[in-house]
Amino acid sequence: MAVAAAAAVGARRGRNRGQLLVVEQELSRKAKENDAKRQQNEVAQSILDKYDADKNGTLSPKELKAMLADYSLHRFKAEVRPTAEDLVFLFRLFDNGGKAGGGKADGVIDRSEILSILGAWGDFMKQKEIVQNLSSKFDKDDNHAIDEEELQVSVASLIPCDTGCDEQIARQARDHKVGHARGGCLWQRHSQ
Ligand SMILES: [Ca+2]
Ligand SMILES: [Ca+2]
Repeated sequence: MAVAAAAAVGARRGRNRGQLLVVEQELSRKAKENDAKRQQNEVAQSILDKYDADKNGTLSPKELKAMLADYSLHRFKAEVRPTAEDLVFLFRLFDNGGKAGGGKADGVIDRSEILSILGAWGDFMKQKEIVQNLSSKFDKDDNHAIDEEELQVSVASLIPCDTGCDEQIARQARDHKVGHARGGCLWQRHSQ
């Protein structure tokens, strides 16, 4: 009897230790997540502080343009300025906090939206060369423009997707008259 009771206590302790371990792991994961979030907020805030020229706490399209041009130059050593169409497209996709949420669709970029835009622009810069090569490959009629049909073919080949996002990219890009390079990688980023 005493042996059975001791075994039961042992089993319970084992279970408790197991549960404790799960709780500890969960807390540690949350702590790491919060830490990462805090660091991201700090980075976003420092970017905001630097480019928020009128100090109203958000970035206007003009302020965002300066930020992205600087980023292209410093990170990629390339003088690439977002065009007006790029800005419209970026606002369309990210002026709401992106998929992660947190922001507002209010015509300005707040702290919670900055890193999504920066990430998308960084992706665009990285893929620029690849996409330029693709442009020559997919611009079948060689008119130096990718029409909707060509765009769908090229995007479909870039992004394996069974939800019809290639058509969405085509539509977004067409609506905003942006090149397929920007359309493709920005939409891809937005959908992550
Ligand atoms: Ca501002
Ligand atoms: Ca906003």
